[in-house]
Amino acid sequence: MATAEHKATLAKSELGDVLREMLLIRRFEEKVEERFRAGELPGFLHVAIGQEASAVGVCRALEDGDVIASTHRAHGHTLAKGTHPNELMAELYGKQEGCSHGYGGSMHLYDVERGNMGANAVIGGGLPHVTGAALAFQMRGEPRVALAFFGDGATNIGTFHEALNLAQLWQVPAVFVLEDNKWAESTPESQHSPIRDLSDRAKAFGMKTLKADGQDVEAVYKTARQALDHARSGKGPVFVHLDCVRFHGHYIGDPQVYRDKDEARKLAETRDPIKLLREKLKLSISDEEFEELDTEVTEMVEASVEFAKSGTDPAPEDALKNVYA
Ligand SMILES: Cc1ncc(C[n+]2csc(CCOP(=O)(O)OP(=O)(O)O)c2C)c(N)n1
Ligand SMILES: [Mg+2]
Repeated sequence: MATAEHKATLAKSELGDVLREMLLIRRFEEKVEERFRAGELPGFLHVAIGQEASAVGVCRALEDGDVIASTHRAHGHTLAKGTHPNELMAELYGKQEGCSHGYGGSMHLYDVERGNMGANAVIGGGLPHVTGAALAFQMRGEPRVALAFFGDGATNIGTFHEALNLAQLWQVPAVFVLEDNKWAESTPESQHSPIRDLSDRAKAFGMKTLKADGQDVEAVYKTARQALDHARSGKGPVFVHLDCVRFHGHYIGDPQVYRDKDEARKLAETRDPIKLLREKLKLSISDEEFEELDTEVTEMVEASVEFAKSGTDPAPEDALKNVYA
């Protein structure tokens, strides 16, 4: 969520909160995997375990009134933008108490009141929404920014190019955040993109680009702040390229036969954003304090499952209520 005071970098005093937020997302998604495998969650689910620094670092840099559009890998973005774990878990259980009232599920998480224009099962689907929202902010003279999260695979989709082209042409206050985890389902980046540096795709439209280590939450925040300040001040859109790591499969249950078994394990050892921040905070957060933090967020996640399970099923006669096309 947006913080009251906006600084160029995260304050040392904020880092404990940042660690807690990333840990909450991690424990939430681990629980989602567990409950999905137990057969309790309908649909098709994707976790972003390993990519928590992107969600938390970017969303912390937003200001009140800014909006985001997310992807099919949306749990972390949704929690970081302020949706309560209860409302998110209830949505995954298909309950009316969920943030999309049980009609959406994992790939259609909405929370408009909190500035979340939604997850999207259509790859690249959120980018035109963001250009449109940013155009609205520009026309109304509002100091707001619209921000899209998307993956490397999405940069091959027509909507990506259309959205960036118009955003740059109209100089709207938009930020495009590429979570570059080097995989599109089972296809490695080397086999889905003819160019090695995906920032070149934004440069082709003349757009300002910034890069950061997506596993380093402080670097993500700092870069997102820079991008948001630029866009908010009327200087045009910015493309933020985050170097990220997907620790788990594309979807829950993905056997990952296409991936070197040791790769994810090695990356989890060296590039885990939670471990990296914890290491930095070794002197200020003791092992006991970390355990307490972990217990606190784990209990919150457990409570969200209880909340969700006791929720209300949507009425079958309402199945087409929100269907417009
Ligand atoms: C328009 C469209 N084409 C194809 C798909 C099938 N699909 C689902 S996820 C995915 C890969 C997305 O890769 P990326 O954008 O890198 O996101 P990541 O899964 O790595 O987070 C594809 C091709 C889809 N959902 N929508
Ligand atoms: Mg990807």
